[in-house]
Amino acid sequence: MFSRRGFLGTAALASASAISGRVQAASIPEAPTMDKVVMQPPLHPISGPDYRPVVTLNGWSLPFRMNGDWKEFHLVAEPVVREFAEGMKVNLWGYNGQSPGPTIEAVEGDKVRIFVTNRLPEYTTVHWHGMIIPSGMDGVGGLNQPHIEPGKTFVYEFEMKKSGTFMYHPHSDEMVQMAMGMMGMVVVHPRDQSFRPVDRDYVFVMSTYRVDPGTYLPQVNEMTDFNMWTWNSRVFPGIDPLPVRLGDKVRVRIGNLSMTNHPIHLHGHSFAVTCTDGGWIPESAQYPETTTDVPVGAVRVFDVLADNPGDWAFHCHKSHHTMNAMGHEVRNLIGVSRKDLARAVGKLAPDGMAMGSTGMAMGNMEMPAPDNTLPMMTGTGQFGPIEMGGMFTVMKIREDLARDDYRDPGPYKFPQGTVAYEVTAPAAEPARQKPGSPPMKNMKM
Ligand SMILES: [Cu+2]
Repeated sequence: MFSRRGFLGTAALASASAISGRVQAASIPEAPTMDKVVMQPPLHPISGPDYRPVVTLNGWSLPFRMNGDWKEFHLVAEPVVREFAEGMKVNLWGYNGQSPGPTIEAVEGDKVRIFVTNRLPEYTTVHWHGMIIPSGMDGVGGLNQPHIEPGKTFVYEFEMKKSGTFMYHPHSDEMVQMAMGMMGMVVVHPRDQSFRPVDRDYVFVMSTYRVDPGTYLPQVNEMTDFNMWTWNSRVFPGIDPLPVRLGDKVRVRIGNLSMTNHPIHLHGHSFAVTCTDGGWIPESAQYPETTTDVPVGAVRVFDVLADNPGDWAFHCHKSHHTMNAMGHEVRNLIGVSRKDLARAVGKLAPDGMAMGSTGMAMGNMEMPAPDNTLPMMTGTGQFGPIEMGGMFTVMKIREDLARDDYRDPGPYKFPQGTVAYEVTAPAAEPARQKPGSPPMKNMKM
């Protein structure tokens, strides 16, 4: 083992000398671009200490180059078109062809140089949320640096002082730029590979948009009434599943740059929150949960042992966050006779339908919709409609997955006799006890 103090001392000296020799325009690295909306394979490190790379739901990690002992990345802030799910594309702002931007991965102790080129129609900056860096690198426009004008390139240089999960986003016309989708995640791997290793490591950031049906641009002044609840600017059924090998230790890193909290729930397991954007939680302070609330402007990371095979729902527990665009003026008509209802509203709204009336579960609705929007509740599983939208996907735990296989394994093959079933000879009416009558046979009171 190296001496930690000695190592940091050397790094600090090297960094001081390198920063004094400022980079020139000619040495700006190429900016990679992504044109796909599906999860890209993990990006294994090309140099330096080894680590198990993360995979980003519906996203990718930004390739880097080594320049001396600096790890160099190049972000390009620019307008992008993001498909939220099949049938809906939205004009957003993002980085390197996508919104959110690529995940930036590095190792504790790395010296990184992150070039940021602005191809937006207005100025921007990048703030490194949760990272311990010099004040002049913190990216608050006006406070820590001049804003980056359109067409200009700035460079951020700092050392990755601690491992963990962080975020990046503009601190420049922030309300507009975040409402337009400008954000991404930063994962700093521990230098010591034996520190809490996992077999699979997923990451995504949550953001919300108000995109009115039939339009293509988010309403950037919306503060509360969003209708698109996204993980990495995707909604169900457009969010990648999380394929997992039975017995794997799985880490899921979740950032929240939306304007509200999201209680994130995994079925079939209990997990422990092991890390926040503030750092690793000591084992003695961890406790079991099945839902963890991710506050606004925060990161929650949980580790779970995937020891229960199957298809497990993984979603935000606010029911309107697992829906796509909906009208909020819908009344609760459960119990109202559909015949009366039809008579009352039929002439006014020929396509109107009532929630909760016979045969009208929301997932079965086929309402005519304007262009460029998504059904409120949708998706089909092997047994029928799933009736979800927004922040919902599936963790697929399988015995026969290869170690580094991240392909969708398809629907779970349930072992015979393990699925909830209909009894073959149901009574027309279940036997009930009458109020005040003596206890029924076989029943203890
Ligand atoms: Cu939510």
